[in-house]
Amino acid sequence: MHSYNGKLVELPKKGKALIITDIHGNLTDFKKFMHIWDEYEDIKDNHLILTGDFIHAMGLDNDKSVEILEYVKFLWENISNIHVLLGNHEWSTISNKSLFKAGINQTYNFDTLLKDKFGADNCEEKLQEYIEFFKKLPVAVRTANGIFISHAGPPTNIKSVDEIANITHDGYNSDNRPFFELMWNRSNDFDNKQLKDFLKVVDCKMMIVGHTPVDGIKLVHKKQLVVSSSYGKGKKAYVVLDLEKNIRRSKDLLNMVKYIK
Ligand SMILES: [Mn+2]
Repeated sequence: MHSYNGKLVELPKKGKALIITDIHGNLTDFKKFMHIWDEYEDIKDNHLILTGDFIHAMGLDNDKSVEILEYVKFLWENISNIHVLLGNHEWSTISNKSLFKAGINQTYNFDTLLKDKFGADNCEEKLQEYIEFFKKLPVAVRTANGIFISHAGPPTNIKSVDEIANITHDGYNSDNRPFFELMWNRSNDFDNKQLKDFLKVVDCKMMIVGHTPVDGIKLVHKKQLVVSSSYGKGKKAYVVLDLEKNIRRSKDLLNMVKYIK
């Protein structure tokens, strides 16, 4: 149903894009965002972008990763203007890497959730089904008004936008450096020049990421907006990106940030 440029989603200069980051198994917040999406979904040029890490509750009680995953999978498979990007937690499920966060093995917890929900006989099959789903997901969105949206990053040695479109060709493992950095890089992994160079290569003015827990939003080197929609350090922010507007400076993007309670 989706027609993507490899692993890159290209959005035209039409409508709005609702951008939501890092749900991390929080069903209450996920439902709030789906209600917000209700107000946008009737217009065919509007898009919903989930920037990955919708699974793994990061030590919080009441991990609803499986319920959210089932819902997100259904949405992505059935609605062409819903875009689900890969985050490092989904990447880790594919690459079979244990993820320790908050002193808890998130991968082990996820396996336990699957066992509880689907039983010991079916949980392995269900895990394989989810891995196949994750492998289909794109890794980034580029908008015609020059915004690059991904889970994390930027990777520091990209030479062309095609490298993003083909980034999974070298596999879902940490030897695939550009892909690894797109999933994992935080602000201390790159400098101002590396961010500028990346944006130039992908022909964008600014980028939006999740991944690093912040108090709602944080601006990095005036060109990267870090957003925490659910799992973060206080305020819960999202972006209603106007795809038709010329974005010249960070203030234009900051004006599109909204919050949930
Ligand atoms: Mn992350």
